[in-house]
Amino acid sequence: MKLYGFSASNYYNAVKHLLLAKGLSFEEVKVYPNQSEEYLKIHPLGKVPALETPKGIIVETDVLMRYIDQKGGESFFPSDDFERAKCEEIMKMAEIYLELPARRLSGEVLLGLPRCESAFKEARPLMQKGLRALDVLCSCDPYLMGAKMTAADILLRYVLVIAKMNAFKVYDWKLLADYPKLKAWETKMAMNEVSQKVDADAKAALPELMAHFNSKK
Ligand SMILES: N[C@@H](CCC(=O)N[C@@H](CS)C(=O)NCC(=O)O)C(=O)O
Repeated sequence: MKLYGFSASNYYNAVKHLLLAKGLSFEEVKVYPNQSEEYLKIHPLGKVPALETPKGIIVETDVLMRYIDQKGGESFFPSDDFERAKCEEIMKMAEIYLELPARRLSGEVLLGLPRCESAFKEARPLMQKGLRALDVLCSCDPYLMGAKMTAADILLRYVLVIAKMNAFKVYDWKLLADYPKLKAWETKMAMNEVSQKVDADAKAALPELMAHFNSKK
């Protein structure tokens, strides 16, 4: 399998984390989001990540995670149907109600664009609601769903990378300060061997990403 994207992308890293955790072999193909005719054949929206499989290409992070999970190795989705739905519920909540409002601040944070006043006004209350919902749904004892790490732990970890950075840079808001349960879980996840590998790759990829952004200004 080939994973298209770049190591500082949080969506890419959620998929990469799962591939590494499952011990599956894959090739990383570095590409930044773009609208070239060539790349639109890989990802119809020009986003990352995309996964090339023997049967063709798949996009959308949560879909990739479900696909990859079925490819052997330890499973990161619960086998019980109800528990599996609860895991997917956390994943969906994390993306829709935390990641997406937080991303509205990324123009200002990552690209240095002038503040978008509607995003500034609207993102924080939405993120608060999303975070509160996740806090209710997740046991964090020690993982989000209890004893075993699931795909929800992996996805939320990388959602928080953007949410925390944007909250701090735009609002001077320490996102998890009022959520000690999630904070302790986050610290535990950061100690995981795969997290450390993904984070090290992300850190190493940052200078090139910043140069890429600057070249677009
Ligand atoms: N819903 C998509 C979102 C992927 C996404 O937004 N990726 C970012 C990089 S972290 C991207 O490609 N942004 C460029 C763009 O939106 O055009 C997924 O789950 O994979």
